[in-house]
Amino acid sequence: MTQPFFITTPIYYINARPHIGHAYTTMVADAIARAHRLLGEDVFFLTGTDEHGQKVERAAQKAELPTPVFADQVAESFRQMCGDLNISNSDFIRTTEPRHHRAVQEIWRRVAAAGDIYKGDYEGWYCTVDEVFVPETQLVNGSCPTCGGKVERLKEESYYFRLSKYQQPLLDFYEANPEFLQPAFRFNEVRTFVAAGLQDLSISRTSFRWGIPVPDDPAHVMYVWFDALTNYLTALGFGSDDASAAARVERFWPTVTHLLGKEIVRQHAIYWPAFLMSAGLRPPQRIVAHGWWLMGGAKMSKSVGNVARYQDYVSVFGVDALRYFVMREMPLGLDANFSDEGILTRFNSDLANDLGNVVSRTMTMIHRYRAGVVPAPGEPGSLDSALQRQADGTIERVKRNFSTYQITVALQDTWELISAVNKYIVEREPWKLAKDTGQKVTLDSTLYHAADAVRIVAALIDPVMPEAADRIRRMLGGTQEAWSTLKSGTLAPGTTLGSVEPLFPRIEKTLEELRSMASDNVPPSSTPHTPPTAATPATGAEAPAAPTAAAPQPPAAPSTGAGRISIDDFMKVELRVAKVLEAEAVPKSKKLLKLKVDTGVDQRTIVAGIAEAYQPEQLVGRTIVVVANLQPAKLMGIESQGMVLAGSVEGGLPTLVGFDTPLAPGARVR
Ligand code: ME8
Repeated sequence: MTQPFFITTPIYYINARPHIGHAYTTMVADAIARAHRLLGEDVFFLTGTDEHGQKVERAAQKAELPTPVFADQVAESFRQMCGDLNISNSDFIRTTEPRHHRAVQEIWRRVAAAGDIYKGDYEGWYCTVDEVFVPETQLVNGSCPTCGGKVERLKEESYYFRLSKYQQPLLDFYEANPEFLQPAFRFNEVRTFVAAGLQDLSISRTSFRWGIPVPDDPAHVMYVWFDALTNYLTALGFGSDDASAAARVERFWPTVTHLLGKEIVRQHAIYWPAFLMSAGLRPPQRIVAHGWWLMGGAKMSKSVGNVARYQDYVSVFGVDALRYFVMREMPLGLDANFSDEGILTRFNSDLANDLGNVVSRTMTMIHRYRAGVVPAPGEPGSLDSALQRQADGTIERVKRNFSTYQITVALQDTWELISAVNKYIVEREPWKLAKDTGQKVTLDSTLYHAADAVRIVAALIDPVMPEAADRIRRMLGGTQEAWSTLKSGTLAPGTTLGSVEPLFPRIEKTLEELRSMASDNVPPSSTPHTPPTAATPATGAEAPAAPTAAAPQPPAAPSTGAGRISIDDFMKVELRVAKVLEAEAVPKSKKLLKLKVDTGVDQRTIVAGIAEAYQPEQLVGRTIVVVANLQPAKLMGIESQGMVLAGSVEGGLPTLVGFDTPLAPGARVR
């Protein structure tokens, strides 16, 4: 019977839309899931959204939307991320679904029946960004030790979970399962923390409503982590009466790998196993904690707003290149800097130069010298055998490294094989062999072994770059190959190749050229190699500030294909530098300011939704950017003759667009 393999990502908070950090975990989990499928296992791959709690409720209030409407909109952007990034998830769970309410209430009842829940009063600190209670002793300069954000004082009735009772059972469990948490240094941190003693955990709140009601006491909603962690069981069918659901729980639990960021290790490695033990269920088999993508030296974070949009990189480099970059660049467990330079360099050197080159030169030579048909190899010479040995060794190591979540190492190894194939071709000099009819057999052998190794490379990059793997296979005239049977020398002679297409055409421009082209408004070309718009990550992250509220927009349209506009379309928007002459509040409006501006062409009134971020007096004399040819519109009875440009992160305050060097009113912005 095939072996079950269950892999999860965290379920993401929906206080804002996804960024590279969420994309990262989801892409890594996808690569692991794909690798296990190639190994012939029965894979269940789960991702989804964590929708309850105070943070989400507040984000909805800020957006002035009913919380369920807000939840639907933002959850959809996470679901869309899965489509955009070629994610092969088996299920997408939302904690607002009835199946999840049922499962969580069932866990609560079981934990209560075990005598592990009691009522008390909570008085202490709470960090809404991380949704955690913070003991006074752990505050750092009065702020949250994890995110550095503000904490709030809470005083309310609360149910408690007897976490202290599970100190020894947890330590015993860790002892018996030395592979429970990767990397090992994180496991040590957890052990030390638990050994120092555990306090009971507050698991309900009464001061807000957006959560799952506690059974038989609806004045309380469950603490969002009690609710969220259970998603991993809900998706298998826990809490359902259906017999097939019970069978699925039986099959996949607890052979699960929870992949997550290092900041939520405590919840997964301490709370979650304790809840499960209390409910009479087995703790998860494995937790794999990765590091953080940093931006400007700090953790990329929705709450801070220093985020890069995955869409910008997909539109410039393509999905596979983004997947490759993040998995090659960040060794498991460590932090890494996300930079435009980094991805451009990897694109040109690893993908265009190394991989692209070996594929195209191998295919082109078979087309040129053997009319596109793979020749039969002769007796292998020492060079051929060495290449085969390296290929077979790489296959075994890549399988092992995927099983231990060392994807970076697996990719490094695969790239060594790619270099070896390139070197093999250079040493054999097929272009010279082709001129000598006496060398026909050697040329056949060379072409065969190069193509055979390229086939293996395609199979090995498949989990990380499924599209590229597919394209190579199409060129090679083959189909997807299972890792269980993958070995060198099995390419069938006589296979007819497909046509050769460029895999990753080199981007010849430097980053600076790409960026300056971006500011000169060079149109996005039809190839994926357009300038990285992510050069302006924070402001580009969300919808531009409209004259009214900074409410969440519908999910961002994919930046490829039909969603693109031509340069002519863009140039229809007349963006001009303007100077603010007068500014005043709009009576009875919290958000609007009435501005009188000089556009260099005329003086006009514009109503702008920036009152929460700027005092009128701060604006007078300031240089701004306006849309000068917008249809006039009436806002609060005032005719607005244009729009002011500002950026904002989801739910954040708008920041006006400005310039490094002052420009005179009237200058075009493009
Ligand atoms: O914590 N670098 O949700 P969340 C790398 N809902 N990964 C990052 C990242 C970064 N800068 N930023 C986010 C929650 N991530 C809870 C989880 S699970 C039962 C509940 C990824 O929206 C990483 O996987 O804050 C991290 O753990 C997760 O997003 C946090 O997402």
